[in-house]
Amino acid sequence: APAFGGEARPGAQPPVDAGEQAAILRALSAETPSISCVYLYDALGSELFEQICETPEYYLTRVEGSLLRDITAQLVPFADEPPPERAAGGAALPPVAWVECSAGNGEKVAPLMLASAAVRPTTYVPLDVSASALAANLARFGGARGGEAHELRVRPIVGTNAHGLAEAARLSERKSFMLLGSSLGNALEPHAELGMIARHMAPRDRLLVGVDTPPASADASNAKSRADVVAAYNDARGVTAAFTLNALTHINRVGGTNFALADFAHRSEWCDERCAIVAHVEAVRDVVVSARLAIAPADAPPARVLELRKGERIFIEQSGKFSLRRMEAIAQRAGLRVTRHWLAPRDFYLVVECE
Ligand code: AVI
Repeated sequence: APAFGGEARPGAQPPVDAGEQAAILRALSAETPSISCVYLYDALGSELFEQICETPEYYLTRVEGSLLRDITAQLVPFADEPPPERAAGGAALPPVAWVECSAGNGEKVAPLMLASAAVRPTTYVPLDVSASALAANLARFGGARGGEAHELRVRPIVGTNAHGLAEAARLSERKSFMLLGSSLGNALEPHAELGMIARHMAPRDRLLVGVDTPPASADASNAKSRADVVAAYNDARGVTAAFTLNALTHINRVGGTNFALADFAHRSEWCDERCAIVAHVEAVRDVVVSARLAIAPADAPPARVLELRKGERIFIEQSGKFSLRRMEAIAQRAGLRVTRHWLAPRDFYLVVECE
């Protein structure tokens, strides 16, 4: 018999929300079955993602962090401002608010925020759906007054980026929006994601975007290879596999399905057409997935949701990779223009500034 979480311990699971279940089941029973990548991030998924960032294979976090540190002095002033050391009579630069989408615990931007507060009144506005991530973020900056000349004000906003951006847009300071960590790569329509931020930007604001780059097309020995990129999503310890498969556990909890993890394997492969790593779960045997429908009576039998033959897959996530050219085209579709850009050594990572 299928193992339903709620059967073993009646009442132990929160009730399944009918609207959310309907959306989950619709995606699973579509012609190309999929699970939204949002379901990668329950408490365990967020913990596993932090572990991914520490694997030797997942270079993205480390390379972005070191690129941001290298270019901090260039990022602190806007392109139309003098470098701080040349500001008239050593005066402070005008105030800035840094608004970071999907900020997490703030680790990525800590050196940049401290450098900003050293030369200008600085407000940091981290946006995140996770209150616990923002609490950790606040704790990081709470005591960080040491060497800065100005107060570093931290104003976290809990909620989706759309909600946080609308609130942050009301701040009076000139703003630097940030979308880092290559999260743009997870958007199925990256231009729409940038467009959503662009709608909240005033004319002299800017947007900094950090993205992973595609493997080099030429086979130069020093260039980023497809193997480098594929390995980042197939770490030897299997943390990424556990992260992807955990989406099934999450769906069982919130969608009432009965996926058995042992029936599936994680597959992350390079896809030329999407210029992305694409993550699926693949059935390792023939599988029938059912769900207890939230709208059905408690004694109704589970409904059949999908059948997979061995080798068939469910789409979970894409991790898009962006050349400067591609970023310029996406920015343009979003009504923005790339004003400056910085590449990490061996073109491993890209940060662009848009206005
Ligand atoms: C959060 N995001 C940018 C990660 C990525 O690289 O696409 C999520 C991830 N998926 C597998 N490994 C990491």
